[in-house]
Amino acid sequence: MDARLEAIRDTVLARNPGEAEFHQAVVEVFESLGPVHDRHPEFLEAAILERLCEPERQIIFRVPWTDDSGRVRINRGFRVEFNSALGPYKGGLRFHPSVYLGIVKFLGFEQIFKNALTGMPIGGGKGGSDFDPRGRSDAEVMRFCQSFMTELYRHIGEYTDVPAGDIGVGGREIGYLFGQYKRITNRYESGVLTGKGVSWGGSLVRPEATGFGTVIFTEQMLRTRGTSFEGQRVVVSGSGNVAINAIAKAQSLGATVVACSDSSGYVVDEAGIDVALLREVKEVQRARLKDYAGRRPGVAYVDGGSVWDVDASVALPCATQNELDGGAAARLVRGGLVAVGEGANMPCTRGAVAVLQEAGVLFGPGKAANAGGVATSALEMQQNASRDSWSFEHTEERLTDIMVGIHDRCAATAEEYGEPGNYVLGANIGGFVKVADAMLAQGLI
Ligand code: NDP
Ligand code: 2IT
Repeated sequence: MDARLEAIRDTVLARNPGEAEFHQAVVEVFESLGPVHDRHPEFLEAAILERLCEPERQIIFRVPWTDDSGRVRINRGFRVEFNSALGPYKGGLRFHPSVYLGIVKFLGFEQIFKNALTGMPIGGGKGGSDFDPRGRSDAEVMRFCQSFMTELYRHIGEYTDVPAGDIGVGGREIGYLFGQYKRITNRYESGVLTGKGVSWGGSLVRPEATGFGTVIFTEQMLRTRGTSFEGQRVVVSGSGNVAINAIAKAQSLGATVVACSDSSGYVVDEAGIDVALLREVKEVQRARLKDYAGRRPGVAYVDGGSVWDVDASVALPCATQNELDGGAAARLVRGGLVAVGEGANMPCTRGAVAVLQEAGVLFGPGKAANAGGVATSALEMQQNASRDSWSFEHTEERLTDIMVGIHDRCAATAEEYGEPGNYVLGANIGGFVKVADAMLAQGLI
């Protein structure tokens, strides 16, 4: 790493002890930015990096609620408003027992660059809670969401900070959160949250957008090598919102998705995942992936283990951070891997990324490849602002244009900086320069 950036990195790591995921995200971005600072010494003089790594505002709050047996429960809520150079803070809420400040900050930091790459007017933020919605009744989830919003409402707004979903937060949770915001504020402020139901201000294609976008981005990478998804053997990790829609899109382009997973195990379905059945099991019944295997004869369910033990030509990690390490990457390479598109945020460890790049595997980092979700959130905000609603076809076309644009900008930036095909470099520099320019223009704030 560039010596000037090393010193800034060391200060950032020392100022934020115990936040391993945030450190990882910062280091990964800094590794790309040496050449930018050679060309733009003004960024160093204005301390752009130091300011970027210090969130504009961090909110941590108590979330009390009662479970169905009447017992009082206490969770911790977070919202990190990281950077508003390009627009209101924008980013999802994650409800998962592993959530702590380091996770929220890594996600918020990534979101700054991702949102810049979309070309939409959105800043970066992220939030969530260590609440675990799995196994909770609808009534419990509603009481939790209402309590969470009873604090969060004072910090957000359509011009201030616009949350959405992430792990553990889907349409049901956004509904309860929106209802409570509306009740407290007495405002039908549609643009305050995205991922809403279509009949009350949501956008068509938003539920599909992250998974679809990841596949569109990966298809663009494949095209640079004269190939496509047609005939590819694909493995997807996860079986949530991003994974299911990535599977659907990959198969619609002629691929066969032979495996997917959850945190308990994985299924191998050589005929190709039955998306309708998977949606029924996961989205309607809120059951486990094991139940998918139980309802599909001939499909193997592997309890525990790693889905990355299944050979594939394309891998789409769509579950969570650091789920694919160097060992798994090396094994996949030996099995004939040609491309990886990150549907999740930071699912590949730095060791895995090194193995993949060394082996010449096409690698699309999450901040570029999974930007379709937040980009379509920005399209939802546009529709809310104009009190309009667009057709599925029109919205999907906008999403496709945005993903192709992100791909091409990353590729062009990598080329400009002398590393053609390095999408990590292209995404980091492309996102950074846009935010840095805006921060310079807006003065020392
Ligand atoms: P969901 O909650 O819908 O699904 C998450 C999936 O990942 C589930 O299958 C879950 O399995 C699995 N998973 C979660 N945590 C772990 C873990 N620690 N170990 C193994 N598996 C795990 O979330 P999304 O699909 O929305 O999000 C998936 C990823 O995509 C996240 O990294 C998120 O940040 C990212 N992302 C999401 C966007 C969106 O629009 N939703 C946009 C951009 C990125 P289980 O049920 O067993 O926990
Ligand atoms: O990581 C992400 O980009 C998201 N979870 C989506 C954020 C959003 O505001 O739609």
